[in-house]
Parts: sequence; structure tokens; C-alpha cells
Amino acid sequence: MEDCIFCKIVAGEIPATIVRETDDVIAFEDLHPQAPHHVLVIPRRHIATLNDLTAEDAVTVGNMARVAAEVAAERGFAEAGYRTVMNCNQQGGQTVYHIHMHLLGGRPLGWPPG
Ligand code: IU
Repeated sequence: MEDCIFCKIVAGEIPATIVRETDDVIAFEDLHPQAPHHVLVIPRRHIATLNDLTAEDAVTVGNMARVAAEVAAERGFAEAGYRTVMNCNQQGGQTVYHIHMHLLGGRPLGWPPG
């Protein structure tokens, strides 16, 4: 997708602090962290929103969750706990239309979200 900022990160056309890469997923530091640890996990393939997922994306979405858990473990906050969030469309707070899993950790997180 030519105008997608996250596709450009996948392609290496714009910089990001990449923390993990697999065949189908990459993880990088969020530019505006909302917690001591705030990493975004995205599929390499452009998928605009959660509403666009098909059965063929199931393994990749599972891998996104697995990578998030691995980063949490590597950084030592898996046992303390953390949150993963995938926002969908305007009322869900989605601002970048390439699906991404937020991994937030390193502090207590309130509930419900705003
Ligand atoms: P959202 O769920 O679509 O609202 O999350 C988008 C996130 O992408 C948000 O936390 C931004 O800080 C983050 N981000 C980024 O890390 N790098 C970018 O170039 C852009 C957004 I644009």
C-alpha cells in the first residue's frame, strides 16, 4: 500500500526502532510511548483494519500475539503483566490504517480504557 506509513516501515523506507522481525511480523518502538514499554507489532502484509481479516490471516495474527508476549518476556515484565490492544476504526481510536497490536507494559494500567 503506497501511502501507508507502516508499509513504509516494513519496506525500510522510513526509520523505526525495530525490536523483532519474523517472516510475517515486525515489532518496533511506538514513536509516542504511553507506558515505559510501548511496542507495536504489525503484519508485514497490509491489512487496513481488523474488519478486513480473512481466514488466511489467522496464523499471522497469532504470531503477532506471540511476538508481543516474547518481547514482554525478554524485557522482564511478562510476569508483572501487560496489555495488548488493537484499535479498530474511528470509535476504537484507530489512527493508522494498517493493523497493529500495541504492547504496553512497565506500569499499572487502568481499566476501563478511556
Ligand atoms: P492507533 O491504535 O492507530 O491509534 O495507534 C497508532 C500508533 O502508531 C500510535 O500509538 C502512534 O504513536 C504510533 N505511530 C508510530 O509509532 N509511528 C508513526 O510514524 C505513526 C504512528 I504516523
